[in-house]
Amino acid sequence: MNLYRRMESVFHAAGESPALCCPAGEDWSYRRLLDATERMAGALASLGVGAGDRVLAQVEKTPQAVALYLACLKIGAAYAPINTAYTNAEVAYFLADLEPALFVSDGRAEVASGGLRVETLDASGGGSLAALAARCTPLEYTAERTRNDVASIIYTSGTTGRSKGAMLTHGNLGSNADALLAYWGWRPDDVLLHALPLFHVHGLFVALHCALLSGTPILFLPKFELSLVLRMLPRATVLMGVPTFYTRLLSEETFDAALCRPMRLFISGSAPLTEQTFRAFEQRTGFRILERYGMSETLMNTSNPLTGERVAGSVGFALPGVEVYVADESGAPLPGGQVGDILVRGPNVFRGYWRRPENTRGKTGGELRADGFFVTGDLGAMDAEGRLAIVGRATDVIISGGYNVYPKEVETALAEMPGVADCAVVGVPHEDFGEAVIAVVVADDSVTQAAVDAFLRPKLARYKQPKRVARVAELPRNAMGKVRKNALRDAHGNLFSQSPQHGRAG
Ligand code: MCA
Repeated sequence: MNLYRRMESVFHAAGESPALCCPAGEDWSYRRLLDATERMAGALASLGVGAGDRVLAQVEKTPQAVALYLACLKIGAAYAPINTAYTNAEVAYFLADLEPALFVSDGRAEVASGGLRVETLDASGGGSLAALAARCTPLEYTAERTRNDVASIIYTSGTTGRSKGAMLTHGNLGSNADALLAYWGWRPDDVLLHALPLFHVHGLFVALHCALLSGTPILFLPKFELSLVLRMLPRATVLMGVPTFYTRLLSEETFDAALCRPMRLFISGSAPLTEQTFRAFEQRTGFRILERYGMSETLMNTSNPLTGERVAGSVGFALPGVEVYVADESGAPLPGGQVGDILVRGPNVFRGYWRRPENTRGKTGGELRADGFFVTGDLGAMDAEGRLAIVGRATDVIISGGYNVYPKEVETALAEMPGVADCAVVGVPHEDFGEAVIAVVVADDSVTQAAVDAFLRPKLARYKQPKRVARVAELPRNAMGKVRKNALRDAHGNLFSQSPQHGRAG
């Protein structure tokens, strides 16, 4: 049941055919990826990392980073990737929470090592771990794993402001990849354009697994850079992206149907795709973007169909083997069309949160219920045909450019700033990122945008920091004393819409 077992037989069969095509570097064949993974596994083993251990990785997107992930699968260790934008303060939290056997850093994080094993893997694929792997004998042995053994721990920000590690098993990853390969009709001649980061479910599992389990080439871009994506597009057949990818493509005049000729599938997820983007994209290219819906805790849940109608504003049908229903507050199913909590059950649903049993199985029906249903925190409605539409979120999470930001975490950091008497953080519409984080503060004159930036820089990753700070005399509160966030969103909702610049303004 080790997912890597399946991959390695694909890699052997694919041999010298291209695996990772790097526009700025060398291309890697499947044979080379296999060899690099075996060497990396040898390096991990020589450091004493083995089955059941955890590896925390804050590394740039390189072929070596892919080999590190695969090596963890191979030896049976749990791979826990984190955003390269995280600050030292954030990294310290993950180290304390995860207690990894090894921390692989891109070299930027400054952490108190106190007994912690730290190795480096930098943006050019070098570093102490790469050097060790080059010296090591390739490890051929692939560890036995059961379906329920943890393959990866993906941190997701929590409503309480602290991230929780979602434990995903070999069975979760394998079954979900199979569902997607079938549902999206993956073909032996597919070429994936990969411009997503590798520290989230979307880039690491959804995109990579489809290609790696079928031995097809990946156009492996270090990040989404518009000019590079436009240059590579004519070589690709499938693109997976967040809605920002599609709005940025549309903002480029040279992007047209001719550039998309070999393409067969544009997939969007991680944030809501607006009807406007869906329509504009179809008008420009003739393609209907296929929107699907997933979460770190559940991998992919629903998808618009490959051959049937793709509907704007809908995330489609439950994937094969996945049960999805919309429930009222008591957990009872609601009739078609009515809005309620979205619940999900299936082989895709995670094992629980790392070291947080109270969040995993709450007595009152916590996030993962005893009957196996996961309460997603998203609100939706399902039509009579079984198409799901997401209409809101039970929590006030902000989704900015596909990254989730929990206001509570930003508010807690901002409240510590001298001069801030009161503060609230909300998301408001933003042309490029869909939603942008803003802070509304009751504060003295010293609390300027620049001062807030400087104060938060060492504490929070850049994408979590407010892109605007609005000073007010008082925050609107309800009778219970709770900040009325809707009122703030209404009052400050057009902060970015009057900007003179196009698209990327902010
Ligand atoms: C960068 N910045 C951002 C974001 N990204 N701010 C808010 N939200 C963001 N997403 C900051 C930068 O630090 C910079 O700050 C400024 O905004 C402009 O950066 P820019 O160069 O425009 O950004 P970029 O580097 O081009 O990145 C934008 C991006 C990227 C390509 C949209 O954020 C991205 O790749 N997002 C994908 C995220 C993702 O994979 N999500 C999947 C997770 P300054 O200039 O002021 O210093 S969710 C998932 O996996 C679930 C399960 C699912 O269903 O898929």
